[in-house]
Amino acid sequence: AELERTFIAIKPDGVQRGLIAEIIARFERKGYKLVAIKLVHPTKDFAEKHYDDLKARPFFNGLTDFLSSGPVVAMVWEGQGVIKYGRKMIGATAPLASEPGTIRGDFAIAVGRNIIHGSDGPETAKDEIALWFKPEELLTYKKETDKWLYE
Ligand code: DAT
Ligand code: MG
Repeated sequence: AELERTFIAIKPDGVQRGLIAEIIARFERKGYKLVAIKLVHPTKDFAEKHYDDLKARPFFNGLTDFLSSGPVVAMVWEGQGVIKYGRKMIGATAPLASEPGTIRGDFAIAVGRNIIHGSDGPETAKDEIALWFKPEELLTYKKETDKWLYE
């Protein structure tokens, strides 16, 4: 369970608003381990692949235009419960429905400008990590703090 991994992306609005360090800090301070990171400007075609399961939705075109509108920070975070708890840290899809203390609750207002993406389950995590990263971009390493985070 400790090797669980999730795909997290800071969307173009989060990058433009200077929230990269703030968002990374929250995952880091929780105790999760960063195992991959890169800055990437996705193409429209790539954005459509990422949001493939939403292609029938009316907001799909605007959503994929938005995701491909500028640099995105693509990351993989590792740790026990990181998929589900990462979603909890992110907050509800609509920022106005997100609790204060969550990333979207603290930093966003509009559903179409909700600054961060996180995989919603083990299958999507696997697929999204494979879409955004080559296997050799994922690092496996020990941290001295591992023994202070896990029993
Ligand atoms: P989440 O990002 O919380 O996993 P999702 O997978 O349902 O949410 O949708 C992906 C993104 O699409 C979401 O972050 C913002 C956008 N979106 C979702 N529902 C929307 C809606 N009703 N109107 C406009 N954009 C929406
Ligand atoms: Mg989703």
